[in-house]
Parts: sequence; C-alpha cells; structure tokens
Amino acid sequence: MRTRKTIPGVDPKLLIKDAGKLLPVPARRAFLRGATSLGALTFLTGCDIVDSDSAERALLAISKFNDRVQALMFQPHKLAPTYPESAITKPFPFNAYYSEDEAPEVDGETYKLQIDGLVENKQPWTLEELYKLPQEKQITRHICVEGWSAIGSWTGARLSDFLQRIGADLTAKYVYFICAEGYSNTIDMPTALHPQTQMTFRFADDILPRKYGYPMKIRIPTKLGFKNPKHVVALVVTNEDRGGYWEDRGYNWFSGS
Ligand SMILES: Nc1nc2c(c(=O)[nH]1)N[C@H]1C(S)=C(S)[C@@H](COP(=O)(O)O)O[C@H]1N2
Ligand SMILES: [Mo]
Repeated sequence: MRTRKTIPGVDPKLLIKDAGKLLPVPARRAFLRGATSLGALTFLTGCDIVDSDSAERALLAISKFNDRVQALMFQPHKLAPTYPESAITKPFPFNAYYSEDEAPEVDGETYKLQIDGLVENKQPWTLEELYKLPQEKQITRHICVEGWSAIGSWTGARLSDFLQRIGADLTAKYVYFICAEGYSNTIDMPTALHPQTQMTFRFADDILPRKYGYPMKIRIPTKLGFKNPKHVVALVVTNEDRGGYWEDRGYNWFSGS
C-alpha cells in the first residue's frame, strides 16, 4: 500500500482543486481529469510542497503561469460583445470592499488627475479638461469574480487616445491606477491600448454617480470587474508591476473576462 505523507496545514485534495481553478480553462480540464497528484503539482511549479507556505507558493506559480498564457492569448483588436440599450441591467449592482454609503466623496471642483511615470507631459488634468476629450458610449457586460455579471452603459474617452496625448511611453509594460480611497490596480499595456478601454465619465448617460466611481473610472470590458478601478485619482505608466488591492490578496493578476 502506498503511504501518503501528511502535510501540516494542507489538504492535498483542496490544493489540487485550487490549482486547477487557477489554470487557464483548456489546461484546467486536462489537469483536473488527469491523475493529478501533489507530485505533479511539485513538478509543474518547482515548489516542493511541505507546508502551507510552499502550497501557497505553488498556487502562486500556477497563477503566474496563467497570466502568461492569458497575455499570449489576448487579442488586442478583438472587441468584447456590445448590447442594445434594452439589455441594460436595472438597477446596476454596486460593488466595492466597503458598503455603498462609504464610497469616497470626491470634489469635482478641485479634482485633478495626477500623471506620473514614463510620460512626457505630467501636467495634472482637471475634470473640465478631461470632459473636453472626444467621448464615446459603450454598452458592455461587467463580470465580477464573485459570480455576478451585469450589462451597463458607460461613456468616456479612449484610454489609448489619452495615453498618446500625454506622450506616454506606449512600449512600457503597465499602467497603474490609484483611487481616491486607496484602491489600486495595474493593467498590462496591450489592455490599456485596447479600443474599448475607457476613461469613463458617465454612466447611463448621466455624470458618473458617486457609487459607480465619480468622477472617473476605468472601464475595461475585456477584464473582470476588480480590474476596473473607480474614483481614479492618479495614473502611472511603468515597467514595474505595482499589483493592486485584490492582486495583492491573491486574485489572478491578468483576470481576462
Ligand atoms: N476604487 C475602487 N474601485 C473598484 C472597487 C473598489 O472597491 N474600489 N471594486 C472593484 C470590483 S470588485 C467591482 S466588481 C467593480 C464594481 O463596480 P460597480 O460598483 O460599478 O458595479 O468595481 C471595481 N473597482
Ligand atoms: Mo468584483
């Protein structure tokens, strides 16, 4: 009989299941169907799983692998589906790591979008200036990792146009966003330049309400909800991955939708 070693703080079955969930979909099925063992996980990740820390490291390695696969599979010109006005979800859900009445109150009069990093013109932008940018409307689906999705209508400027306008280094790897209440996240440059990635100023044709990210959010229909920062106060073009609120808490970094 084969003896099974017990690992302190690790349930091997759950660990394999978690690792499977972190894999890109096509690989996930094969992985879960196969006689996956801790040995296979060790082999795949190069992490010797002896305790809960090394188990976490193995999961992180799988998640990083998934990021690379998603980045390779990302099609920079492929559009996310769009919908008619009649498909808009009403009421549109609110979500954040706090309750709706705790959403930050940003003063639009004094608001300035700060620009930093690999950019020629770091002049901050007032809301009045931002509103003058050419804008377009999108009706797309927002998908949250928590298991809900909803169709909404967002209007704003293409982030790619804005990045060009401020002389951003478009060969840099990332754009990092900082929000009024301390939320943050980093996205890859191909996603930042995607035609549907938007600096959003309006929701359902009205000025973006406080709960949905006043005065500006970044709408990215090709990414999960948590990669769509609300109440954005600063934008940084960078070659270093600065992570983000949920990224730092173990959510998959790329999180394509
Ligand atoms: N500043 C900020 N942006 C945020 C969050 C947050 O807590 N703070 N939550 C994210 C998550 S998990 C989701 S699903 C969406 C929710 O956006 P909504 O309130 O417009 O539905 O915002 C994302 N952006
Ligand atoms: Mo979310």
